[in-house]
Amino acid sequence: MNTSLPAGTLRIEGDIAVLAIQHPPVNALSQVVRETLVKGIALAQAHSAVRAIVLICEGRTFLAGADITEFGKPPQAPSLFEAQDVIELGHKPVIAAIHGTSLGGGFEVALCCHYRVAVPSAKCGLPEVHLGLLPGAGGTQRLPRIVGAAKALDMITGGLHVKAADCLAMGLLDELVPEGQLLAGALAFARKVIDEDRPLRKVRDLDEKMRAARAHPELFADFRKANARKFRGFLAPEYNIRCIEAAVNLPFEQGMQTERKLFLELVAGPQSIAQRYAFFAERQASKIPDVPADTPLVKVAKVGIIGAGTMGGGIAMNFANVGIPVVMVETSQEALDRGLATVRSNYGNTVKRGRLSADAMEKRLDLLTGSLDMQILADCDLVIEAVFEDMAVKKAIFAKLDAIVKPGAVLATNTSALDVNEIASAVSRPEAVVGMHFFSPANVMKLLEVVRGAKTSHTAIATAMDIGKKIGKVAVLSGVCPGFIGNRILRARSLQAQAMLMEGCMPWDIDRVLYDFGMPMGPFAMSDLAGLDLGWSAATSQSATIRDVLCEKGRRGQKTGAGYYDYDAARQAQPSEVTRGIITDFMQRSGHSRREISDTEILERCLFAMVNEACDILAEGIALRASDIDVVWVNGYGWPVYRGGPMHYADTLGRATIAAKLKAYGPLMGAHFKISPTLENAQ
Ligand code: T1G
Repeated sequence: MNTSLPAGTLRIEGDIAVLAIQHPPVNALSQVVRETLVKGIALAQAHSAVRAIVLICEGRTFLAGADITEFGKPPQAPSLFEAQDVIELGHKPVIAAIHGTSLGGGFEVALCCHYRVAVPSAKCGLPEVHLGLLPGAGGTQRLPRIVGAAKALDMITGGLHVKAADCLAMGLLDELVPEGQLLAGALAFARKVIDEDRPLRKVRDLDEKMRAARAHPELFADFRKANARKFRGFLAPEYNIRCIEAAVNLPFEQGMQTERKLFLELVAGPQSIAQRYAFFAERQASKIPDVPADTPLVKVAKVGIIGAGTMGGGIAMNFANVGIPVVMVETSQEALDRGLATVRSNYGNTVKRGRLSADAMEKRLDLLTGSLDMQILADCDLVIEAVFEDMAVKKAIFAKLDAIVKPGAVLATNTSALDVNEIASAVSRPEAVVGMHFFSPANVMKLLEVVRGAKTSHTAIATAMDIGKKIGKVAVLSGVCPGFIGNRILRARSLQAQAMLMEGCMPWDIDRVLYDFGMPMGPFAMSDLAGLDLGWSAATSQSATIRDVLCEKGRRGQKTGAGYYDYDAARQAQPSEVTRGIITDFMQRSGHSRREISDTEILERCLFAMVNEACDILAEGIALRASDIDVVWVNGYGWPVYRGGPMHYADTLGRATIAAKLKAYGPLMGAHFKISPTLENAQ
């Protein structure tokens, strides 16, 4: 018997019912899916021949969570709780058959099933914290009852996607079934449940792990302390912790009431609204209106990297990490050896931290080779130039590539600001040239700016975006301008920060304000970390800026133990009286006078200058959409995701408000500063 349902089908196979959900792309628990669950399970419960029910999904994954697009809209029956109750409180065993990623509400439905099986490639998790939420369908109450409070804290506040084997080991799954044979495996498991007359096991009734946790109340205080820095500024982690505390200390139904109350607070709050916006913004960024989704891609089977420095090595690791062979080309054996040694050391550190096996490291290193001969790049499908920022050097390299690399390959430059069109002018195939701007450390930072030149082909763009996703990056398309999207906005902020040093601020005043706003560090700490002498030359330095004076005095940042800040042996930054003296002398020599500058002025001049530049970037078409700009700053510069990004932040304040404030600051913003027309005309 086959019964068609709004988002799936119910099939009766002997004494086992199979409820198969089909709701692409990820079987999110939209209203139709909830309706299908309620109707399908009720039909199976009422069918006299049925003695067990298998819940499975078609397509790429088991239920991947609540439908995030429904948040903020009026609820539509049936609720997720109703769907869970018909499963958990029914009189027939329900077995969840999991593949893909069973996440959030999807895994909370699975936790209401009496048994759970999965294929080895499946992952389960409760990642709501990444949306500024908490598992609001009993996940904070059921998960700890299986895995214990400590593991639940890690899994839920980390928003982890846990591999099936680890879920099995923790008791979240009852069995792994052969890959590609999920239905057969689930039916076989259901057969055992029937033949062995296994009980209707309800997670809500488990209490052993809760009793154990009650004996160690210090667990929660210790966890909060250990994660204070990581959770700084976020609301959701703390709310998740409180729910898990409730699971330990309260009966199930009261724990559910705590979860519900805190969930409703979060879902209506600005942080979750910003984080849900960021979730969709990241996915929007991969859509390029004039580059069709079916644009032919270059199959990237071998990558060449020119330059084995910090960036080149980090970029190379991204490809080795996903099994793509990489050849790095340098100009000297010493530079090449140093580059390869740095890569080995980076992997070694990951192994030491227990996040990579030694075997996996060796497999990746085997994929990484080096050469002094550019001819080795001839059969590469993608070549990425990652040498220092000198246009003449880059053009010379691209001219050589043009003569060496096979037709059809993509020729990319990792330049962080230079004109991709001018680089492309050095080759006979400008359509193959694209910018792929990685962020340091390139094997860690998620952002990849893909820079589209005037002649860059759709295939080159689509290939760069696609390979970016494959290596785990968040790729955002940018047009050509100095600094592209991210660094152009960074420069707007730096101009204000540097100007305020001449008006009475110290570097640590400005850094503190931006750190308290939620940035990982302020502009001056960032400069010290990167090195003040990037782009500085002792030969030509004339003490023209504070940065020059610092460099001339050997204060070149963390690496020299002093920059804007003084650093102790543990590289802890301290405000520096030397820097204070340099700034004071510089102000006197240049005729500047001090004035009191409020934290509000520091924040508004820095952030509103960024918003203003972002509006120009959007108006010029350098960025396709405002949300792309936010994706750049969240993923490339650490803008706090619970504030969405500069443009989302601007919308929460109102662009007209920002324009008025900028007008009020007037000349303080600097002679170069002009209010963006799209801000000026904002209503
Ligand atoms: N709701 C609505 N749309 C979703 C969605 C969701 N939960 N997840 C994905 N999409 C869309 C996405 O926007 C994209 O759309 C397409 O599906 C493919 O996504 C009550 C409150 C499942 C690992 O947090 O992590 O349950 O761009 O590009 O790389 O306690 O999507 O094609 O138009 O990411 O293969 C909890 C979020 C929700 C999981 C698949 N669940 N999703 O990754 O594809 S809150 C999550 C993901 C909740 C309950 C709480 C990933 C994925 P479009 P994609 P992917």
